[in-house]
Amino acid sequence: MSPPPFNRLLLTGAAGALGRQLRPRLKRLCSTLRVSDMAELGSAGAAEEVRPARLEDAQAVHALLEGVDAVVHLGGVSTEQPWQPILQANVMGVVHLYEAARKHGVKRIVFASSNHVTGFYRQDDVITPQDPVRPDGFYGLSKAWGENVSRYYFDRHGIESACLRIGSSFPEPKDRRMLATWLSYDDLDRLVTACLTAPVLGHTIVYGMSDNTTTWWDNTSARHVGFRPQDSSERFRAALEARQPTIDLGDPASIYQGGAFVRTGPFE
Ligand code: 15L
Repeated sequence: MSPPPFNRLLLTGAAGALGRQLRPRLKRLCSTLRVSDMAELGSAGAAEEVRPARLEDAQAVHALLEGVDAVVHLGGVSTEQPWQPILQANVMGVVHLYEAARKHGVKRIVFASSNHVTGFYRQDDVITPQDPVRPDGFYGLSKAWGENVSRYYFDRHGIESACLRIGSSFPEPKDRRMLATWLSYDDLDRLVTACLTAPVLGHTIVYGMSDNTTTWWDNTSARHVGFRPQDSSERFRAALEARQPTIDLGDPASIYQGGAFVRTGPFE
């Protein structure tokens, strides 16, 4: 049996919904999985290191990256929220992560961005990762910032990154919008694995979606990554359309790709 591609892999946000999915799955890719979060992580499993840390704490993040070969960065705020928590975890935190990667010589990061970077495109637009960003809130803005930070660290320091503009990664699509945005957990795993192991990654932006029939995103420019989704939201369509037979076109959530995020907030 050939050795796993990485000696030590770091997974941030390991206590979150997607982190809990990836934690057991990433172990096949490394000898040691270092898991981090500010929330409770439980005890270390076999071949695991548990390292609680807050992303706004630059020193803690610096220590987190020591001895690491690659990072899957899911940590941070993952919904629309007031500015302060987003500023700390997503704006400051992503700089702390890339600075620590630079100082420790870490060469590859898979960064969980979000479809909310382009949430104000309409649902009748089909867009590519090269189209201008149109964030739908502070959260989307912070992910656009993170993508730009990753691009700077690639251009200036050669750290390769994949920015995953994740759609809706849940056990199944919850509404009609998610027929387009759904990403199964198995396809999430395939996408992260492809980005970690592609021989040449460079700086890549890719939408995280399954092989859905309805789609607003064209991933042609990320084909070098070799991600081939195998699931589709189509098998949920009949039930979802029966549950939600009409669409209210007076509701911005029905018109824009970001769905309800486009009308969340302001918070004061
Ligand atoms: C996201 O970025 C969120 O993290 C997730 O909770 C979903 O709401 C998803 O987007 C979505 O757009 O459905």
